[in-house]
Parts: sequence; C-alpha cells; structure tokens
Amino acid sequence: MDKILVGIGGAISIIFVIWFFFGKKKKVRMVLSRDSVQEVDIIVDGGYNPDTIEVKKGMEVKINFNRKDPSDCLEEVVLGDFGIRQKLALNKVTSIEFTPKKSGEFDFSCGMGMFHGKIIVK
Ligand SMILES: [Cu+2]
Repeated sequence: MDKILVGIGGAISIIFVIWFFFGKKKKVRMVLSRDSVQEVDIIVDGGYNPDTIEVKKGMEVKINFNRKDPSDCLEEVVLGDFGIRQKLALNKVTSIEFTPKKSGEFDFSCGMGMFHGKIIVK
C-alpha cells in the first residue's frame, strides 16, 4: 500500500514538474516571439523572388531586398500601404522594416508600378 502511495505521489510530482516546465517555456516563447523580427529575403532580379510573402500581424517585419537587376525600373520599391518608398542599391541588400497593424493583402511594386509583389498579413 505504501509503495503504491509513493508511486502515485511520484507520478503526480513528475506531472507537476512537466506542467511547470512547459508552462514556463510557453511563456518565454511568447515573449520571445513578441520581441523578435520576422525576416524575409527577396531577390530583385527581373521581378521579385519570392513575389508573395506571408507575415504575422502586429510583429515587426524586416524585408531584405537583394537587388541584382541593374535596370532603373527596379531601383525603387514602393510599399504604399505602409508609406514606404525605398531606393535599392545595386548588388547590395537593402532592408526595410515596418510593423503591419492590420491583416489583409498589401501590394508592393517597383517605383513605376510595373513589377508587383504581395504581402499577406495574417
Ligand atoms: Cu518599374
């Protein structure tokens, strides 16, 4: 009988330890994800690759545009919905950062509106 009780007590304390641990871990993970940045690389070469990206709402987004295309057409990128117009240096990575506040689909394009991409905020 005593052995069974000890066994049950041990099992309960193990479950408690696991619960305590996971509970704590979950919290930490949430804080970390709130503080971290969603980073996406886009290659600019005859258009945008990838041309559609998906990000989370309310979390900072960092897009690294790697421009390999020398045409003037792609020297600027416009994210109208986020009030961003950024010149992209050739053969360099230019990063833009913003935090999407609402969900939906937002287009971005080159300075002249010939090449398009899409940001899906969920
Ligand atoms: Cu263009």
